[in-house]
Amino acid sequence: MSATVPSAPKTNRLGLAKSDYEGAKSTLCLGCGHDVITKQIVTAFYEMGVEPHRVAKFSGIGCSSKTPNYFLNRSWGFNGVHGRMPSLATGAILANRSLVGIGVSGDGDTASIGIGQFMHLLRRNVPLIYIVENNGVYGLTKGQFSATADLGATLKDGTVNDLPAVDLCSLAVELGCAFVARSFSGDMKQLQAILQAAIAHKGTALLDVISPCVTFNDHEGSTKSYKYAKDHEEPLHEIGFVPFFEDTLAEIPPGEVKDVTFPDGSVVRFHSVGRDYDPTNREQALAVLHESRQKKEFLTGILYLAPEQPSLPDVLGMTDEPLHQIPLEKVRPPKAALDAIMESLR
Ligand SMILES: Cc1ncc(C[n+]2csc(CCOP(=O)(O)OP(=O)(O)O)c2C)c(N)n1
Ligand code: SF4
Ligand SMILES: [Mg+2]
Repeated sequence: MSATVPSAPKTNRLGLAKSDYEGAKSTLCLGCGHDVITKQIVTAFYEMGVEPHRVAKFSGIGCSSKTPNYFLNRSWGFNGVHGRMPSLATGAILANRSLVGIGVSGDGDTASIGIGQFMHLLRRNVPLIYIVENNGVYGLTKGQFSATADLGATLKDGTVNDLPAVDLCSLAVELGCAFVARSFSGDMKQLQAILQAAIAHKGTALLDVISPCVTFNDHEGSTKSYKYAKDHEEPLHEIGFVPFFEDTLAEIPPGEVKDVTFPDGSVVRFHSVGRDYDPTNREQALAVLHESRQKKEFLTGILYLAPEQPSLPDVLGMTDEPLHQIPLEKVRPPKAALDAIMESLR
């Protein structure tokens, strides 16, 4: 009788299994869009073969901000105050630019209380994958409208939102963010390609992901429900991502395509799906976003991409070495240098 040998788990280029990228069990409501995004984050880091100890996770407050606990439990993490995740991430990444930073926030955390911090992170191009799990409400505090709720949308009890929404993607393009994407937790293929590209990007990658709150904002009258997003999603293009360590670009069928290459050799291939759209054209991105707002369209895809744009550590001329590894004699000026400065000030 032959014994059955259990097959070894599938591993990535580092020899790690997918389970090495998982986290604690989620405590969110069953069916919450945020949990779907968590799963995609686990897959993206696994597929990209990122060493878990090189990742730093950041968040603020909200159901969405709880999610970094549910992925990459072998990575670093800091759960900050409501709306203050951008400044935490900026400090940490400047102190150690070898880290891959990922921030998870909510529409309340980012577009309401945190909008000021968010805007400065964007204009500084801090290297960070910034995911807004956008459900149009404050899920954790029982479903009040947030600043991304659409004009005319209703709550479960019929309350109408009479304020216009903050469009995070338009804001990001306007402020110079070089990777701006909108997706939907129900479009897993697109979200996966965008996440992998975001991991390869060396500046702020803003991902505004519609992530329905099944408990407080998934009813008729909501414009952030599963049904509304499914019925109204209009992808701008199909996205194929090929990381630098793979050589399978040829397998992505040609056609109406545009390739954008990252400095490390990774390629994002955009397939046209009818619309003539150039994701490297900032003016076109702003115009399309403006037009889609007027027409109440739900456009998804990578709206704007400029991978060569210098990030904050480049602009500041930061060293590649993590600051804590630089020996004291190198960071502390010698007495002679201090004496020379004092002399020059006499
Ligand atoms: C300074 C401060 N103000 C208000 C709150 C209450 N509060 C907790 S979470 C939250 C909003 C969360 O909404 P969002 O960021 O959209 O996350 P979601 O729960 O919808 O994922 C608010 C207002 C708080 N914790 N701290
Ligand atoms: S309240 Fe809404 S956002 Fe929070 S866990 Fe439940 S479904 Fe998700
Ligand atoms: Mg929310």
